[in-house]
Amino acid sequence: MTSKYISSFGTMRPPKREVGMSKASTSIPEFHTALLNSKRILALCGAGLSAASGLDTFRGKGGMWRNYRATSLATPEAFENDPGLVWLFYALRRHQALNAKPNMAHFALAELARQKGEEGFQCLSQNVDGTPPTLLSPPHTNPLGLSQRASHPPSQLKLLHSTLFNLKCFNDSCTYLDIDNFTDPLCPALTITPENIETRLAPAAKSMHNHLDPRRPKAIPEDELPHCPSCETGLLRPGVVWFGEALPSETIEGIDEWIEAGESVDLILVIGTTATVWPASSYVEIARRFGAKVAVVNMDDGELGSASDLREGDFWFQGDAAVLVPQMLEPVVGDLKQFKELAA
Ligand code: BV8
Ligand code: ZN
Repeated sequence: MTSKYISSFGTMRPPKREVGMSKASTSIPEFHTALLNSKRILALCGAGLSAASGLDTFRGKGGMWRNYRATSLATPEAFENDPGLVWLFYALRRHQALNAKPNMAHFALAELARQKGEEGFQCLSQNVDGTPPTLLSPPHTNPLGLSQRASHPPSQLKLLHSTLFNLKCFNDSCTYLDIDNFTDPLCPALTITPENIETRLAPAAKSMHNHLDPRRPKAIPEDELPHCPSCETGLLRPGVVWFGEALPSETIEGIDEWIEAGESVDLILVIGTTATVWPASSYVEIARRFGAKVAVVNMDDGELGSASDLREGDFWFQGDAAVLVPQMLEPVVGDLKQFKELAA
C-alpha cells in the first residue's frame, strides 16, 4: 500500500543529489517567524532523533548497516534463511529501546503536537522504537516507545515502519498479531547478554560472505524460537516493515487523509534522517508540492537524500536534534523545563 501522492515505485526515489544548503537559512529567529506563521506542520523523523537516547543509527558512525548486512537481517528472505539470527538482531534492539529514555527532541515534538492539535501537526516516524500507546497519561512508566514515553499524542504519530513491540506470524495465511508485547527476553534463547551478542550476530556481519549460505549452521534451533499460538506451526516474527514489504495501509491512508484535510502543508521538519528509504523519503517532495518550507536538522550534511536540495525559504540546522529541536520549537512549546528530569 503506498500513498496516492506517491506515483509509482522508484519515480519518487530521490536521485543522488549534491547537498545544496547554501540557499537555506540557518537563523533560528527566522525559523521562529516561519514556525509561528505555519498552520499545518509535518515532521519526518529518522534514527538520528533517537541517537541522543543512546540508540544506534543505521548508516551513521557505528550504524547497524555499517556492521551488519541489512539484507541478512531486515528482509523476509533473511528470516526464511535463518530466523534465529534475525531474532537476535531484533531482540537486541527491543532490549536497547526498552532501556532507553526519550530525549528533549521527543518531548518537544510531543508538546508541539499538543499545542498544534491533530489538524496542525503530524509526526511521521521511520523509527521502530515506539508503539501506538494505549494508556496515555503523561508521564508514565510502563515501557512504551520513546515518542510515547514523551507522551506524544497517538493520533499525531504515524509509525511508517511499524514497531519492534508488535509480533506477527510468519505464515502469510495466518493473521495472528500481538500488539505491545514488551516481554524481554521473549524466550530464553533470545536473552541479550552484552558480552556475547557480537559473537552471536557475527554471521550477519559485513565481513561474512556466506551469510545466505543454507549450509551455514543456524544461529538458534527453530524449536527454541517463539512460535505462533494461533496456527501453532508458524514462527513469530518482529512486526516491523522489512525491505520489500508494504507499509501499513491504515498508516498511509491516515497520512493521506490528513494531507487532504487541509488546503496546504506549510512546513516539514526533516529530523535525523538520510531520507533515502522509499516511500518514507518521498513525503519531503509531497509536502513541498503542498507548498511546505523544508527545515532540516541533522548532525552532518553528508547524505540527506530527498531533503538535500534546499531552496530560498528553507532552513538547515546542523547539530544534535535533542538540542536543536527544543530551541527551534520554543515559541510554541516553551522551555520544556517540566520534562528535563525525565529526558535522556
Ligand atoms: C517496498 C524497519 C515494495 C526495519 C526499515 C532502489 C531504488 C529505489 C527504491 C528501492 C530500490 N531498491 C529497493 C527499494 C525500496 C526500498 C528502499 O527504499 N531501499 C533503499 C535502501 C534503497 N524500500 C522498501 O523496501 C520499502 N518497501 O518498497 O515495498 C512494495 C510496495 C507495495 C507493495 C508491496 C511491496 C520498505 C522500506 C522499509 C524498510 N524498513 N525499518 C528495521 O528498522 O530493522 S527502513 C530503516 O532504514 C529505518 O526505518 C529508516 O527508514 C532507514 C534508516 O534511515 P534513517 O532512519 O534515516 O537512519 P540513518 O542511519 O540512515 O540516518 C541517520 C541520520 O541521523 C544521519 O543522517 C545522521 O547524520 C543523523 N544523526 C545522527 N545522530 C544525530 C543525527 N541527526 C541529529 N541529531 C543526532 N544526534
Ligand atoms: Zn500463525
